[in-house]
Amino acid sequence: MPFVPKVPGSAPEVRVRDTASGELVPAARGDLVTLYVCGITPYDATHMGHAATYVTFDLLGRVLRDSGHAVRYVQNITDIDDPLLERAERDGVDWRDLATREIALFREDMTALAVIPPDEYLGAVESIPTFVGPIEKLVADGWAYAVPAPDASRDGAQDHYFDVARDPRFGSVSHLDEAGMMEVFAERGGDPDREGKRNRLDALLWRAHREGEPEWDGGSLGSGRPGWHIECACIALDHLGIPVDVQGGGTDLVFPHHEMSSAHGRALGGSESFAGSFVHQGMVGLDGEKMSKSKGNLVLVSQLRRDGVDPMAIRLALLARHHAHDWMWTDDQLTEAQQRLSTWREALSGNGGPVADQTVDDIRAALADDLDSPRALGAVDRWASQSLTRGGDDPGAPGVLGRALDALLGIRI
Ligand code: 5CA
Ligand code: ZN
Repeated sequence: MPFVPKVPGSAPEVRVRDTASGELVPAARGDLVTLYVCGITPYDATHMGHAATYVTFDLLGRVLRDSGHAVRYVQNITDIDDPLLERAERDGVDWRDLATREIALFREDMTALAVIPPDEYLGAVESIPTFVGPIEKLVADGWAYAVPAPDASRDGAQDHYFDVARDPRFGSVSHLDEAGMMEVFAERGGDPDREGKRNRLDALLWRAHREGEPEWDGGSLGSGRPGWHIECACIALDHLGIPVDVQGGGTDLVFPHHEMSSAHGRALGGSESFAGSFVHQGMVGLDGEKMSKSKGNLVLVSQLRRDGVDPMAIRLALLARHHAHDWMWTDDQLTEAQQRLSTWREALSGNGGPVADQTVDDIRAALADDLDSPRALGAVDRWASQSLTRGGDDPGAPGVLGRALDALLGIRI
């Protein structure tokens, strides 16, 4: 946890746009705010899309702390999954070594971007023993069923699936109809055509061991490995309790991931809802397409750092776009962020400047309004421009504003 300075004055209540209701809702529902953000699948390096997501939720944590809340932040790592195994196979490396290397690089990237680390950062692999009991419970309670797996390594082995038809609230996160769900299910890890499923959208909870794949003891489920959505449901349930206040991630996770993990979590936790709000980062793209590890159209944080780009300029480029919108990364945006950073640095390095109290209020008001970081940056631009053109006679102003930029925006001057 880096040192985060205190900012004088008081902050308004933070509201966020909840994907499930479509409404602007308070992010906090009590003094303590619990935040569960879906973490990386560590088979390739952090790109601008991931960075945008984690900077967005870092911003949320910062403004919540500034408004007097304690924040408990849990993030997972999907350190066992098909794409990780496939990449390891392709590159002829052990999947564990690949994951370890990419997790280390991710943490370096996050540190460079001044992202405050989560309180708990949990791998799926280390948590597998805590998934088995809940999946067995879902089976025992009739939420899940077994499907024979004739290609498994042992005779009579079975996969286990969640029965979405049992859940009257299924669809309450994404509000997609069945056709809309089917459109994205397969491309986002689902297996609609798997024989023996009751419903094509049913989600895998436990996969029986196949030759050549890693396996873990699954108790009465047999040896195998967990499905993806149940991991996040169990980790959130175990480490934060549900409902969590905010469930976060990119919009590519709305369906099926957050729909399914919510359904699993509700079935296990007996809770009406999985999260007070679902907050999603829009997709960052490159050359007209979503930036993704599988497509390989990536701008990497680590590559920019190796090229000598100031990580604060990368962070400013990300903050210049509102988190709720999709946008395309371009080199020009980085150039603009570098110019902005040097202007701010010049303005803040003077012996004084215009009184900054209103600017700090404007930053707070913008961020409290669904994390409107472009508006917050605009307020700083105005102060910097005034300071550089007309000066100002408040000797404390650069200090006050510099601390606010550090604490609220995570920008160190
Ligand atoms: N391990 C799962 C979540 S449990 C996962 O989606 N991993 S990931 O590595 O693919 O993505 C990590 C985070 O970055 C997720 O929250 C995802 O929604 C977000 N993300 C991925 N690609 C983009 C993108 N192009 N733009 C914005 N966010 C993205
Ligand atoms: Zn997740």
